[in-house]
Amino acid sequence: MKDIHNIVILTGAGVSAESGIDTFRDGGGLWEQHRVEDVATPEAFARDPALVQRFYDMRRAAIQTKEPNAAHAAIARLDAGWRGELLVVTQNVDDLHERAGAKRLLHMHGEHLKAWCTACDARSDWLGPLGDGPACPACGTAGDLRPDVVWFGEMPYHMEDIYRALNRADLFVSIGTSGAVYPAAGFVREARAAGARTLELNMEPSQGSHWFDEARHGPATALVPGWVE
Ligand code: BV8
Repeated sequence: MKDIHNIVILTGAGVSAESGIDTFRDGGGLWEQHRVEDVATPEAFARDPALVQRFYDMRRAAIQTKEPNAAHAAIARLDAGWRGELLVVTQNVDDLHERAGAKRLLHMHGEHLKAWCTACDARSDWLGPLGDGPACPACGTAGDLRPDVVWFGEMPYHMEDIYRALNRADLFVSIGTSGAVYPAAGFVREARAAGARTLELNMEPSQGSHWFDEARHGPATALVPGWVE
């Protein structure tokens, strides 16, 4: 990629779809089985913590049975071999990018395999269920652990680092996201304002497709290796 030094890659649920992880909005999307406001908001957690914990316990268990796919592997290869700046910003809360070997990675919506103690604020790695009110490994308090996932109405993580990278980007690539959720859906405009070239790789045009210089449509496991190579 000539005169490209700094790359920002944004990924969404579409990059994990071929690993068998439900997306949120297309086909039998995840949210169709659960109304968004029923499970992914602080208000829902306050109203019915058992339902919300069950929803995340199910997904936390499910992702541990899945494997990274060729798109995750291609992104990890690019990360390992790219001598310029590179940042993968994922909206996904699965750990498939890590398991494929990606290093320069930020989870802006948190991670399924982490628990957040609302008593002492500590984050702990967590593989099992939270619904049965386990004790926090840091402070010992029981029943105050929630998924370390950013719900609607909550501030995404790493925003300062993300905007710094967007403002330095020569190339912004959006992979497998519908462009439905902000502030992630606005990153393409930040990158354009910084003079970056913009590319969308997605099964179909996203809600923000018109902001991209170029768009390629098809499955991520075909598009991403083709683009990386
Ligand atoms: C916030 C974690 C402010 C939970 C998630 C305007 C500006 C700012 C905010 C807002 C705004 N308007 C509205 C808001 C509020 C809200 C929002 O954006 N609402 C939407 C619904 C309109 N945003 C927020 O609340 C955010 N917080 O703004 O805070 C603030 C400021 C100060 C102080 C406090 C707060 C927080 C949003 C984060 C919510 N959490 N996830 C969980 O996972 O359970 S969002 C959730 O949606 C996932 O993270 C998911 O990744 C994300 C986006 O969805 P996608 O990844 O794009 O998935 P989707 O199914 O939609 O699309 C998949 C795409 O892949 C499709 O296009 C499909 O065609 C494609 N595809 C499918 N298969 C394949 C494929 N592509 C390639 N290959 C395939 N095989």
